[in-house]
Amino acid sequence: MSNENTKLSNFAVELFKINAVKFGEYKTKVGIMTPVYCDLRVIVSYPKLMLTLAELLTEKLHSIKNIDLLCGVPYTALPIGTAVSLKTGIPMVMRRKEAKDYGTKKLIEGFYKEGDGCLIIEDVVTSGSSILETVNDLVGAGLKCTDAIVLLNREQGGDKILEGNGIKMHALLTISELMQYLKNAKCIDDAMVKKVQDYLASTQVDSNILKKDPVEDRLKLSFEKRIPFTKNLVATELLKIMSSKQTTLCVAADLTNSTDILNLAEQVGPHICALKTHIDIVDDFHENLLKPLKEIADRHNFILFEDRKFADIGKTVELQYSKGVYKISSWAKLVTAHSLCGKGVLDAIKGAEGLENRGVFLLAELSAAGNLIDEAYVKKTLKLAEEYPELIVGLVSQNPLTNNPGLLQLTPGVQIDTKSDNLGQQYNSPEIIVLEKGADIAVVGRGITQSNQPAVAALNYKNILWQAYLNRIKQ
Ligand code: 6AU
Repeated sequence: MSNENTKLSNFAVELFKINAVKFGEYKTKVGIMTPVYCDLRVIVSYPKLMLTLAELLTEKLHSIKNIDLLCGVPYTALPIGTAVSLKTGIPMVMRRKEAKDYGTKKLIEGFYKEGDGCLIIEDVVTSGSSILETVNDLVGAGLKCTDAIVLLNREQGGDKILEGNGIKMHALLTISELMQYLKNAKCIDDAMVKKVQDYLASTQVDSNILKKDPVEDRLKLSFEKRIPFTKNLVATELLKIMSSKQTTLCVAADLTNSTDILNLAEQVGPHICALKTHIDIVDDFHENLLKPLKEIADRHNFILFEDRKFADIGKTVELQYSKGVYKISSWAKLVTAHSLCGKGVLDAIKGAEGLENRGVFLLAELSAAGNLIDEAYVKKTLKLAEEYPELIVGLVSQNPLTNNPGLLQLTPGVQIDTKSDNLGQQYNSPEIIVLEKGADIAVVGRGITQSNQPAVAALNYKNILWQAYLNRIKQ
């Protein structure tokens, strides 16, 4: 046995002795039984072994080029990364699992420069998803990630998935090698080796489920090409309207008089994909407003969108959505909802009486200065959205939060020359919100409603927004 192999073999046996690798019958996180269980967390209790590991990894990283920094995948590989950093003198950065403060959005701790090459360090790789999560944040912070060194490759397809995402994995040990060493050292027998091999062969990770996050896809694909990705019928309809009318403009008809709303709808109708209302601000509301409004929407081919921002227990939302004077569910195909109250709100909207085709824009971020939404809330909102694909049309946000081409990003706070109002509203220009903030649909209220010629203003916004979108998908 070569010197290196002897070291690895001894190391494998030590891992076995400290129960970092166990053989028997164990339940995995997803509930299936596995004959091999790896828990490298215990290694922190064995500093000598940690040092050996750091030496082995250090030898491994010599063949890898362009390493300016190291980053251990949280949490198990954090101390391992530290040990390697101490051994090699290569500085380290740390990725937070949750940003500590939304305002500073500091996901990566430590000093680094844009373009620095960062080597990933991980303990065990099954699918490679934890590495990819870390890579996503590092790349988002401007670092380059091309390689990962890992202690153990479980040989369940993770290396291929990582490769498909531009990351080359260098493993100290594959599980087959580990078992070979342990068998030679009489820690396990042939029957166990066979059992583990069979188990691994039958539990290969489907590489399709971890395909590279389509980061570019939503922002680079044309609306037409995104249609097949939609799961909600109103989203499909919206994309069709946007493509055929060449508009991403949604006018916020925040007017308090029925006649003014109808006049506005008539004037801006040819230039918009949706008309957004706050129906509860209309002084003279009567259900008679709805028939002509629907007629204008049908004639000009745009969608009626009530910005109700539901945020209550499910039962109350169900009533607010379908009952009362407004009976929103009977005329607004689109509504907004806060994620604050969780699933109940979405279940209520899904199950209430009303129009068959309905969709929700879920609020993930707000344009209001000093709002209380933080990064953890945003993440949870995205997760909630994923759980209701057939109901969620997209997200209301100020930043590109999703790469899913089937979801639409609706962004309010848009004006050409104004930066804010006196009540905390914050504005960006139409170009910025499309090119930098990732908006698919732009909500413009006062920029149009307060203009002397709303039709002219709407056409202007529509053209600027459309041009920005064309530039975005061309890039
Ligand atoms: O262009 P404005 O400022 O006149 O109007 C913006 C419109 C208003 C707000 O209620 C709404 O956009 N809005 C929304 C939503 C969901 O549309 C979310 C948000 O974060 N900020 C915001 O202004 O009708």
